[in-house]
Amino acid sequence: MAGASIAIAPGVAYYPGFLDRAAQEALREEIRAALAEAPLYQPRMPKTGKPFSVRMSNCGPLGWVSDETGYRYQPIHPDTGRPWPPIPKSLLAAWAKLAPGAAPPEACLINVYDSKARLGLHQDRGERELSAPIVSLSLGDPALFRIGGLTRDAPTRSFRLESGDALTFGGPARLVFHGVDRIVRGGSTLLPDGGRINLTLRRVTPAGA
Ligand code: MD3
Ligand code: FE
Repeated sequence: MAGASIAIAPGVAYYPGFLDRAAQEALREEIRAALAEAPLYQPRMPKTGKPFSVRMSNCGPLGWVSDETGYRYQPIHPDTGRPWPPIPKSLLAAWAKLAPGAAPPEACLINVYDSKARLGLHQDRGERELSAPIVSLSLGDPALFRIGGLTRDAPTRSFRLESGDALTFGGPARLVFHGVDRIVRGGSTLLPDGGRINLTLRRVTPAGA
């Protein structure tokens, strides 16, 4: 059990305040340590090479990267060539609560937003394992998050994700279009320089394969 959840669409569960302030602060420090080992890099759009406004890093055996040649999961950091650091135990515990029964996550994508960063509407379909959910945790300034349907032109709704909130996307929601329209500057005191961190835990490969 993982506390109260609100069903916002089939396959989506929303857990406002999943992490209390102390847990958010502890996680902030774990992410700070991971980023010291695996510094933020600037992903680029496949084909065009246009830089994302969101900077990224990863922890776990696999990390998500994107550049001119495409997007993919790989075991090493694109700039340092070193393996990604391990997924912190607190995140593995969150996965166990929020995705009970799923095989362990292999990637934790760390998205870092400054007040001007955004993430266009997209699907996450680079994982070979689509039966496991994706678990998202937010830290820092609020985000206006947009969620649509299974086609880019389906109607969308937007809502605000706050520091400490968790979301899971599974089953019929696993391939929905989604994005981040805007960060609410000054909306949280968790990160000393402001901005927002989003962590997504992902199972990439089929279990036992
Ligand atoms: C719905 N991240 O990393 S988290 C991403 O806030 C991403 O940084 C956003 O979209 C962020 O790919 C949104 C919520 C989220 C994450 C993954 C999903 C929603 C999802 C995958 C499938 C469906
Ligand atoms: Fe996504």
